[in-house]
Amino acid sequence: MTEIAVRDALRAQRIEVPSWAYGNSGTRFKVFSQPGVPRTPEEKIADAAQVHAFTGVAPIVSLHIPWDRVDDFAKLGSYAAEQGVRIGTINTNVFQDDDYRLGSVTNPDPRIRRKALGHLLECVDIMDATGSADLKLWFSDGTNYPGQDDIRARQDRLAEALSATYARLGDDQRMLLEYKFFEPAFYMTDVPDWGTAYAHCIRLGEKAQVVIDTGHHAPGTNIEFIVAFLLREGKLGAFDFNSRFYADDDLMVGAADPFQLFRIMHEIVRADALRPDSGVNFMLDQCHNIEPKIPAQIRSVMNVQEATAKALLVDAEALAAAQAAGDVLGANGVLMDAYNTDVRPLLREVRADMGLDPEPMTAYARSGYAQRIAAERVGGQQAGWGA
Ligand code: AOS
Ligand code: ZN
Ligand code: ZN
Repeated sequence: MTEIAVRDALRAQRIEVPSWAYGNSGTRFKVFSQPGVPRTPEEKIADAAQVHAFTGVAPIVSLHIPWDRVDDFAKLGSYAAEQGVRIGTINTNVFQDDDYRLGSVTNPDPRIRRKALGHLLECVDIMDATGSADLKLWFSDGTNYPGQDDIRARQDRLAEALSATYARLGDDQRMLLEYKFFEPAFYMTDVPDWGTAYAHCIRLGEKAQVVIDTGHHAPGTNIEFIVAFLLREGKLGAFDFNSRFYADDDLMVGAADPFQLFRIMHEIVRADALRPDSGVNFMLDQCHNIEPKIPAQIRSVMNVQEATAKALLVDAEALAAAQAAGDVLGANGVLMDAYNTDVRPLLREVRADMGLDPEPMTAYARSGYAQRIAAERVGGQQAGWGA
């Protein structure tokens, strides 16, 4: 790839940020309060707009319903536009009601299944109002004990709810199905892996695609293989980027394992799936329990950019030649050369070309925004967990 093409690709890259990253969060042990956190969906959008203002590549904000419920979603969309961003994916929530103790769409009780489906359909109504193209489905459904419920019947119930939701989608809308191997269910999860998500999506049709949350795999899983496979099948709809040391830690992407992030981005570049019109949505799904939230989002966007720049610098011809020649060490060397390149000077130049400060972290710190929101906002909202 020519140097100009690398720079163009970096400028054109788009990363979607989650509204919930700006609220207070924590673990089941403690939710920590931070000064200046948003009290309303509008304030979350305003904070997200700061991330875009300093990085230039994060103009889309993902909402979570009901955490971001407002009376007038069209108005919220206009507010986002005034801030320089737009509303993206609508994330559903069928995991926080007492009713969902035994599951949502897979619950043995048909009344609760109807309630959960009603929420999913309502979220498509919200997409109509916001102009969102993607509905993200993550189900906490599963069981804690062998024999607790019928594994196969739960798959039938899941398929039923998915097809009813699919039928409600408009022509330009998609359904993105996220998998997770455990938690909150500890014995069996109804959508535990990419294979299960993929099989349901295949049955549903073209508008159903798989979401890879990078924190949702057993340790040691080769995530880039899943990326390559789903891309080849045209079934990779989105990422939820974050990083993990142990379970679903939701730490900053690229913090725990920047090499893994590079390997993922290499498969993306290899499949020419970086372009915003490729159909792959690059989202962050993170919680900043102890670190300040807006800078953490800025840092995360920069981490994705750095991994992307390295992936773009892979000498594809040299790699293909080494692979074809069976040159194991040569091929690995081509990849490692790209990974070991310091791309920060390149990204500083790209930012300067975009009219941005080359150093987003310090530019944000200097802006005084953090001090302003700390003074103006009292009684910030929890992101939604651990209430
Ligand atoms: C849950 O573990 C999933 O990662 C979800 O994508 C997401 O974190 C959740 O919907 C936000 O609460
Ligand atoms: Zn996720
Ligand atoms: Zn998760």
